[in-house]
Amino acid sequence: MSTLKAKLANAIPKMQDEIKQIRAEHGEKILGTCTIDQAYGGIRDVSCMVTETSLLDKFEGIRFRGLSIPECQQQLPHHPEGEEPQPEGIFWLMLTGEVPTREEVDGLTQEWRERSTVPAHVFKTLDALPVDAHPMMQFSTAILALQTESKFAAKYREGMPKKEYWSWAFEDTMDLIARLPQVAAYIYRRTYKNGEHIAPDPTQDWSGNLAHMLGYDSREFRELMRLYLTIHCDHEGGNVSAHTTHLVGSALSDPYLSLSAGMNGLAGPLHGLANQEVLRWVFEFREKLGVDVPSKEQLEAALWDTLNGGQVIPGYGHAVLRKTDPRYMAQREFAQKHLPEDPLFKLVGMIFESAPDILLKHGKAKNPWPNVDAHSGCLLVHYGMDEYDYYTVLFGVSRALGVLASLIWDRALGLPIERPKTVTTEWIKEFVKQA
Ligand code: HAX
Repeated sequence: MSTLKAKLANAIPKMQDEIKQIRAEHGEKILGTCTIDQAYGGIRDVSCMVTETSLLDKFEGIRFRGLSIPECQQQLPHHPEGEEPQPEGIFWLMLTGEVPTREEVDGLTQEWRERSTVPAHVFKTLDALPVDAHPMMQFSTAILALQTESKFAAKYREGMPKKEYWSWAFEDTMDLIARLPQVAAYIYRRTYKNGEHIAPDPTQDWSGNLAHMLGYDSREFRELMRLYLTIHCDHEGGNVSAHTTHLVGSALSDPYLSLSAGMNGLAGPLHGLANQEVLRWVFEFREKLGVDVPSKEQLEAALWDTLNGGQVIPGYGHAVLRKTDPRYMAQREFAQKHLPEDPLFKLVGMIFESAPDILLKHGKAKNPWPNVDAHSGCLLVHYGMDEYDYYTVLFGVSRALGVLASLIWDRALGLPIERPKTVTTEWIKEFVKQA
């Protein structure tokens, strides 16, 4: 058994006992209530689910097992060549609640390397799709095609007992995460680089190997990938990609089926696809004006045009956050350090100065501040990756870490099939008459 799995096997019974006790002593206490507005309004602020891997505070932002993003940057092991945390470390942290050692991170890199072989039929499935199919559709399809490898599904068919669920969810998760870089790179190279694929580099860590197979071999790009794949991994359990993965998994659909479903949610423009929309918005507007860095007046006019056209300003606003997303700030700091003179970074900074005031004047968005997606594209463009339709795939590779870590815990804690109650408007009309 790998060290990580052994640690989990140790932690799970303790957690099961704790939850049993909490439910026995406090199971009747009310955690959240739901008003009629909330039932129609996307269930905002209703506390009704448990996710162990991370917790979001609307003013402070995300904490992974108690650690903020700056704390993760400080405390998680860095690759010897750089300063950014390795995603292997945050996966370990999310699963176990402990900051791993350098050796534990290296062990995980090695284990993912050993599990990384992608079966040939997955590439054939991708090759059967039109080359201009959206990369997120290709990504979700490839994850589904990988499902033939599910050990969880095979064991279920053999009649595995419930206490083994987490163990096979763990095996599928490890295999799946190990294979995602190759799948993601294959999609990029077939879509944008004439199908000229690059073989994995077994000397690289998980992020470095992804960077290499994408075709970006600089130290700085590898560092960007480490940061990017760490900070996009999880945002507690209620966001669309996490909630979908959890919901589908609750039917005991295996991790491949569950993650593919989650990725379809991430592919929506109000969620992960916003990172491509930010760049599309910026590129279209720059092309229209014929300048790299517009004036403040030109920028503000474009922001108002978007709002007056009934569209959203991509990368701004959030369903939970009520301040600038710390994931945005982490990327801004990376840019200030590595690409302070980049014209697109300057433009992203100008949008940061103007958009919040304009959104406040517009008077609709509850949160006028930038989210994670407002910044990621400009970093990728700086290193030459300007194919913005692809960006959500990178987000998805990272998001797999968090939602799959949660899925293992879902199975370990024996969470049942999810089935909230719904009512009709007729029912609500009767209800308000009597209330
Ligand atoms: N631009 C213009 N209008 C906005 C807006 C924005 N950036 N953000 C919110 N609004 C509008 C909403 O569309 C809504 O309008 P209606 O009343 O006409 O329906 C109103 O303000 C109230 O919305 P809200 O309560 O502030 O926001 P929601 O919780 O409903 O939605 C969203 C949160 C993130 C979906 C929203 O802010 C948005 O559409 N932002 C732009 C897209 C985006 O950046 N998405 C990525 C979010 C982060 C993420 O998940 N990353 O993966």
